[in-house]
Amino acid sequence: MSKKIIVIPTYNEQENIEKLIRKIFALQISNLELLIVDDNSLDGTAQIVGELATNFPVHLITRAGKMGLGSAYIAGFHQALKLGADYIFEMDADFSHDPDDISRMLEAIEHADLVIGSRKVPGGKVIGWNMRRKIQSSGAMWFSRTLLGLNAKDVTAGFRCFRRTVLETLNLDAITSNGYAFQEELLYRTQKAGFRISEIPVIFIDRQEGKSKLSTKDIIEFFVVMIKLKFKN
Ligand SMILES: Nc1nc2c(ncn2[C@@H]2O[C@H](COP(=O)(O)OP(=O)(O)OP(=O)(O)O)[C@@H](O)[C@H]2O)c(=O)[nH]1
Ligand SMILES: [Mg+2]
Repeated sequence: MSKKIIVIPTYNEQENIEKLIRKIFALQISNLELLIVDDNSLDGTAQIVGELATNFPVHLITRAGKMGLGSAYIAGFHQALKLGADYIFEMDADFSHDPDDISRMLEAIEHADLVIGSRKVPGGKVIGWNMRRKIQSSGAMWFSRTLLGLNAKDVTAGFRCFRRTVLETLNLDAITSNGYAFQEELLYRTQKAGFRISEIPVIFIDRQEGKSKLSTKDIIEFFVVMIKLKFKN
């Protein structure tokens, strides 16, 4: 029976994390474990996870401070591989990604190496973004798809399922982007290595609880990293 591990980075997700963990395990998916990577959240997120870990198959990595989404995922991927995962998910803690989509992603990964929970294929969409956020996101996607020749439609999606071999093959520690650009860089390296990438439609709902961690620094990093990838690799 294949082992599935969902890696969830958290920073101040006290309003969401318990509900999310309970909802995921209520799905009763066999051989599924969670790996939470918390960056010393000030709001007690790690303590909540620690308590739930006594009842559910939940692993917790705690890091000393806020070190960014990308490095949190890389730490999580290394640990998930060590724990013997066959399939490794990326997922946000803020309920933008619907746990009900996990099963469909597991079906799709049978015929792919990376499955993207996509807002940009028929049936997929975003709920709750204002016009500004929509334009920002489309602009970033257009820019990186054009510059890097990415084939997937939703290139910034943070809801993904990787086959183990992908993360074993890529040199994870060579990934330098940490914020917003991380998802594009990981996708770019996956495509370049020749893996099969497929997209299934998901409905993405903007966070209802807690605060966004997206910063201006991340937006600047995004453009710098895209250009670096284009000309250095
Ligand atoms: N460990 C860790 N997790 C982070 C960090 N930054 C963000 N996260 C988590 O990564 C996930 C995505 O972050 P979000 O703040 O939702 O970013 P976003 O989805 O681009 O923006 P919004 O949905 O608008 O808030 C959430 O689960 C966050 O708690 C970080 O520096 N370290
Ligand atoms: Mg979010």
